[in-house]
Amino acid sequence: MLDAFAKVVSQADAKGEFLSGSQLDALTNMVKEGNKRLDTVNRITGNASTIVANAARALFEEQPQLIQPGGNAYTNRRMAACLRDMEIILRYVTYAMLAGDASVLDDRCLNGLRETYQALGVPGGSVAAGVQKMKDAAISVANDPSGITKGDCNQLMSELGSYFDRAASAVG
Ligand code: PEB
Repeated sequence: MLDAFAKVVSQADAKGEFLSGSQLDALTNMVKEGNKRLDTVNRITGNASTIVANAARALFEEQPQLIQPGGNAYTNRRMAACLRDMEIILRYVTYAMLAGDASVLDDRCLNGLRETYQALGVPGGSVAAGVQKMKDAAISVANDPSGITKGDCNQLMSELGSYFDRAASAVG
C-alpha cells in the first residue's frame, strides 16, 4: 500500500535516483492543496450512508430484476451483502483519495473481486452501475460550493472520479 509520497520514493529508489524536480513539484502542490483533499474525504465519509443508500435505490429502480425472486439482491441477506459491498468500495475510494494513490483500493479491495463475483453469481455489471451512481453522488457532495471557502476543485474531482471508474471497471 502506497501513498503519493511513498510512491515517488519507491520509484526513485528502484532507479537509484534522487527525487526529480517534477516529482517534488507535484508533491509540493499536493501539500499546498491538502486542505481541499481532506475536505473531500471528510465530506464523503460524513455522507457515506446517504451516498450508498441513494445509489442502491437508484440501481434497484433501474434494474428491478435484482430485487425480484431469483435476483441477486433478493432476500434480506443478499440485500444486506449488496449494501455492505457498496459501502466497502466507497470506503476504499476514500482511503485512495486521502493517500492520493490507488494502490490501497487495488490491493485491498479490487484485487480478485471480479473472480469473487463470478464465483458467487453476483452480476459485476450491476455492481459497476451501482459504483457509477456512487461516483455521481460523491462528486456532487464533495464539489458542493455551499458552506465552504471557494476554490478550484476540478483536478481533485477528476482524481476522485478516477477511483470510482477504476472500481467499476475492475468488476464490470
Ligand atoms: C466482496 N461480496 C460477497 C461476498 C464477498 C463480497 C467476499 C461473499 C461473502 C458474503 O456474502 O459476505 N467482501 C466484498 C468486498 C470486499 C470483501 C467488496 C472487499 C474487501 O471483503 N448483489 C447485487 C448487486 C450487488 C450485490 C448488483 C451492488 O445484486 C452484491 C451490490 N455481494 C452481493 C451479494 C452477495 C455478495 C457477497 C448479493 C451475496 C451473494 C450470495 O451469497 O449469494
